[in-house]
Amino acid sequence: MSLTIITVMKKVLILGGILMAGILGYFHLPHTNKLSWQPISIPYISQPSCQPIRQTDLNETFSVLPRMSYPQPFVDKPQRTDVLLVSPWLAPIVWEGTFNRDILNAQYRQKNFVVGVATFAVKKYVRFIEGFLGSANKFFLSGHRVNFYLFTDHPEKVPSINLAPEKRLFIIPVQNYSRWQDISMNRMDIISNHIHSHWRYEVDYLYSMDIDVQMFEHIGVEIIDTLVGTISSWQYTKPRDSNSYERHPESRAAIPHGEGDFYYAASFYGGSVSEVYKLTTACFKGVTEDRANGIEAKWHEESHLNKYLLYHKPTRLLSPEYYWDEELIRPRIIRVKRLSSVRKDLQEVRF
Ligand code: UD2
Repeated sequence: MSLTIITVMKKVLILGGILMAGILGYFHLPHTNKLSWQPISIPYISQPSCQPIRQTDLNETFSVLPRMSYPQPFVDKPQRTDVLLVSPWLAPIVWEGTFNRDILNAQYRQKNFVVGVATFAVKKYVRFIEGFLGSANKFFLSGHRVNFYLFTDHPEKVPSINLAPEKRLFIIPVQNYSRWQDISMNRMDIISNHIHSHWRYEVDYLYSMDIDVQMFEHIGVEIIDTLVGTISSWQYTKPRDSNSYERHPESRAAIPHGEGDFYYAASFYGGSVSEVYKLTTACFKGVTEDRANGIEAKWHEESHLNKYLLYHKPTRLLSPEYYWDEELIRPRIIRVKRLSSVRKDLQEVRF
């Protein structure tokens, strides 16, 4: 009998314990659950944290495109089927036949942008100024505002060229270096410094271009975007592991094996002023760190540019039409040669 009472009491105690745990749990769990359903209180932000809107952006809201007549686009009729039109990160690749220049010009005119072009003619490279500026005056962003910033150690040798009214030339003296590689690499530093001191107040977009080139066809607003790289004419069909990336891990320009998108030419890159500032500052930091370790990347600043554009994907890619090397035989997919290198005797011109 007493054994039965003890057993019953034990059961009551156990059941009571379970009941108590349940009641405590009930009050505890909803409390924690409730927290996760509470609306998150956001501190009141009195100052806007974003960039102020430019006046031109505001004006744009009220502007409309003029009526235009052009062939209708169809989603099942791609403009080109022989080339890649978009990168895996959805950046357009610009090829002849893929855009309508009239539409682009009409859109761009509403923004009234100024584009800067930084180019260097140091030592014997002054001989390329006339061909560069003469052809750029005709073919580069024709009808749009462009500031050419020409860095040279021989300002007195700059030929006088009649530029279109919307184009301006600024001649900026620069020191020379005994090694041509240093002239080429230091461009990144000089561009970065000038963006900081001047260009961020003067231009909306900035492009860096080699001087030993000539333009043969229009290079228009199809090149304008936030971060723009040009696919090298030497390496546009090569598998990534045979591209000329810097592969030695000691260099800051190193790209590990198995990585790489396209091989980009340092002869022509650009974008918004802020993006080009970030690019040139980062690349020159890499050059400086390599120098401190006694290293020079395989293709100088071009190697650093390739590393940068691998990990900061360009928003637009220019096909090899935008830098075609004269030494190459032009295949059918390169329908136009917009810009091309000028043949030069390397031994003679660099020393
Ligand atoms: C490639 C790149 C170039 C640069 C170089 C570095 C392409 C098409 N071009 O061209 O951008 O990365 O490799 O190895 O990929 N310069 C002078 N005076 C000199 C030497 C150079 O002003 O004595 C300037 C000039 O603006 C020239 C640029 O530096 O256009 C690049 O030099 P390059 O054209 O001789 O280099 P290159 O042809 O090897």
